[in-house]
Amino acid sequence: MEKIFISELEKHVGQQVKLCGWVHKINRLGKVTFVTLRDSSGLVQLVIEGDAIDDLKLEISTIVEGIVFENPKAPTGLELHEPRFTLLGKTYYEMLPIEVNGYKNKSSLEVQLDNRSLSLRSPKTRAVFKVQEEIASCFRTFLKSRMFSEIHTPKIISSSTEGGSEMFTVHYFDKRAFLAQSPQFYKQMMVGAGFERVFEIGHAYRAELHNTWRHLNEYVSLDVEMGFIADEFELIQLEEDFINYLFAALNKKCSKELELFQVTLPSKVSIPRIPLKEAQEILLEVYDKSSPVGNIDAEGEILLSKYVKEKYASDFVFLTKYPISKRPMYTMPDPDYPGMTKSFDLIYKGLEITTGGQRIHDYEELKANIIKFGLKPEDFGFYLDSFKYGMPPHGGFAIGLERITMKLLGLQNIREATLLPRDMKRLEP
Ligand code: AMO
Repeated sequence: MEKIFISELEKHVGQQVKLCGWVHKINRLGKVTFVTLRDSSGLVQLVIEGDAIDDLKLEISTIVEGIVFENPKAPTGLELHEPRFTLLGKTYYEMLPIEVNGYKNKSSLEVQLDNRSLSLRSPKTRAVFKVQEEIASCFRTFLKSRMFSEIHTPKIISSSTEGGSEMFTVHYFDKRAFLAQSPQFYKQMMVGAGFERVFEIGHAYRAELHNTWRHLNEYVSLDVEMGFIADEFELIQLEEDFINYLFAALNKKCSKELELFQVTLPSKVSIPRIPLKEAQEILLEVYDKSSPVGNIDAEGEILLSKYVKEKYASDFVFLTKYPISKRPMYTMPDPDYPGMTKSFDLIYKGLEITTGGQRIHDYEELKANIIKFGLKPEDFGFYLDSFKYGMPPHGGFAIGLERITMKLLGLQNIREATLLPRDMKRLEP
């Protein structure tokens, strides 16, 4: 008999079926034992009349064959009768280190992360990654529908892309190399190389000394780069269109998962756009909150989101026109706003999830800017060279996958939205 998934059971009422999964719950009630079987697609109740087999332990993996019955009293409306077990993967424990079958996983996040192969067995924990998978998948399908090509660029690189010293060094034979902070240079190069529009879903590495609820040292970056743009507002519009596409798809494909987290997503978002300077003034006037020069801090992001929610009923806000001194050397200055750039951030429910902007595309201008930033053009040889052969105006942005997942589902810590987080303390599992 061919194995089916639990989610396919309703098509097989009255039939013999074969399921594979893990023993999620065992409930002995006199002469009847109710066992819940779990597979990657869901849960189903198995009804054992008479003696249950002794070896049945929580989390053992097994094949189960039985007959499908409808029963409105069963948790999912279906159950399997006369189940025959073929036990597969034995268990080796006295007591499970964490509870898998409780509605809420009661262990601390640290304990859950230490026991990741077990904590991910909880359907609610795994639901986070179903949503995350859908976000990445929507990013891909949305951009492909807009003529973007998917690229894969090296993560072992020779120089910093974002500036600063937040780089992990790697011994690369007899050379010193780094783990990429972002695919920034390569995505720009590929626009110039003739792809015109590119995107990448890949890891990015930041050796930041931040052990917070919103920082990881390794995260997944959803990167976009687009050639022949008029200005940064084309990018802002592209991202807003993506968010709308994403929400529609999640409402359709992940309704069960969203319900588990009591999340409702609006069917249409229209995102306000506020210049940074104006946002700083709002924070000062409304909340008596001063901001660091040329930026807003974490508390400011939260307060501004509160303001935008009340005033515009939006969970998102684009901040535009960041100063030159606060953006990397590749950012296009804005001639209409002296000292400012054609760049933006997207804040979602109090957290920056995106940075983007138009880039300098003229070779001489970029070279001069590198020098202005106190850097050496010769350190950016291959990158700069690619600007000698007709680089079109272009720009892009990057969304942190874990950050958008976290905010979308209302999670408290970015590690909850990371399969196997890497932070200052955690290199395992
Ligand atoms: P930036 O450095 O702002 O921009 O990063 C873009 C987005 O990546 C996410 N992110 C992080 N997520 C978790 N942990 C971290 N330590 C972390 N650092 C960044 C955030 C952030 O908004 N090259 C530019 C993008 C561009 O202009 O195209 C860049 O990397 O969600």
